[in-house]
Amino acid sequence: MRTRTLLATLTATALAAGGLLIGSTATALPAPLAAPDIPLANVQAHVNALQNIATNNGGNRAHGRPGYRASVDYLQAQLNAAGYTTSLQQFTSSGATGWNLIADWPGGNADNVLMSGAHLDSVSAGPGINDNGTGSSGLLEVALTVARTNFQPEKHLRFGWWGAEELGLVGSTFYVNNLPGTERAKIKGYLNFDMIGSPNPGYFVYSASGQPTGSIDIQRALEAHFTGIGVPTELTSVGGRSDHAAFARAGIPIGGLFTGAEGIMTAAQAQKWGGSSGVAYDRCYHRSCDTTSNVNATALDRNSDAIATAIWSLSGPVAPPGPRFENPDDVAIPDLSTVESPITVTGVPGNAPSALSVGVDIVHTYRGDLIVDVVAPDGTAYNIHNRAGGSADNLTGTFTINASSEVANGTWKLRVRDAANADVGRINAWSLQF
Ligand code: DPN
Ligand code: ZN
Ligand code: CA
Repeated sequence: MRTRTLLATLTATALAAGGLLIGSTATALPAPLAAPDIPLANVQAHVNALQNIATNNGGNRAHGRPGYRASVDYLQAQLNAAGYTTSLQQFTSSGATGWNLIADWPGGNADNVLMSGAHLDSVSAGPGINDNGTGSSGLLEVALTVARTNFQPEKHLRFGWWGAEELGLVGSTFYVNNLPGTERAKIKGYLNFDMIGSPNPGYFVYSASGQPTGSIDIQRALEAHFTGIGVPTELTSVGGRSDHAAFARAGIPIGGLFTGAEGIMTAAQAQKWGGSSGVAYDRCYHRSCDTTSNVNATALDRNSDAIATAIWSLSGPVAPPGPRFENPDDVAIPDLSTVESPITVTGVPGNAPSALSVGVDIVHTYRGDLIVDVVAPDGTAYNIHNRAGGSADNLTGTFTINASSEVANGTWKLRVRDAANADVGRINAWSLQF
């Protein structure tokens, strides 16, 4: 073994066990992580995709029309690819089939759920881009950012995109009414996003005191980003006009964001927000002109960031990391061979996490030769590298695998196959962070 870091000073007996516990569970609870910026361009790409769906499906995305189902499919494909567990909940309204799209982010405390939602249907008169392509898209990009950053909060995160809101909150009401009481009780808060890019935008936060089950914690969490960027907000009571209403009826704390519909911007509001006084927040509300031209990009950007800020802060402290194991022994990788390096995990109860972090340090002169798997104690292989990178050399970095179906304790292996001749190398070290 080469001499490297503090590991070299640790005992040979521990190494002989094939793995080495070098860290343990943190004691202090870490503060919530600051939310990442939500890229406006990504949100806009979703908005544009929904516009294209409407354009290709008779000009709308309404309940019972093909544009609605195509909208569901667009979101579901991206959520699935990002690692969400998604499901479609089917219902019938006005003689037509509708769907709610539900996406669960694996992990967190299943008894402590933070849910966020947006309606995905349009009216039949138009493509429904501000109402509610904006809320749907902002929330989608926040969900994808959760996945991209592998956010692992204490609460379980769930997202819902509702059908048939425009027919009377049909999808969200169906969802809540069909939740068993035990499941309802697990939802500790619901955040609603219906119209967040109005062309003459107000910056409205659902009032905690102005409506049933309004939550001051949610209200403050949704205000926080605006406070941070120095943009004043106003409280509004949306009453029963959007999908939070079903959650409120079930006694679940609610909140939300809104940039305004048919209401008229006052002079005072125009002054503080830089808008047009005497003009509706959204002149195209429920009309055929609710297209991509009917979106204020600044409002969409600010509200998308505000959603992320709220979800990050409300979902509780980030779970403290579990123990870390490392095998620092060098293992030669001869040409055209398969080699393994073991780590024996002990003392970790239950299954491995859904985001098991695998640290890899492989020295090699041509990583395009290499196929690298993490092999669980029961023999299941998780591929983390398959000959990518061409003539680049070493393979180093942290890979995340969903190992939640694996028992944690036992002998894990890093299996490296060199599949092309000439270049060789070695496993320098690897680690598992539970
Ligand atoms: N529920 C909205 C619609 O889809 O027509 C409009 C709305 C949203 C009105 C939020 C008030 C508050
Ligand atoms: Zn709406
Ligand atoms: Ca080779």
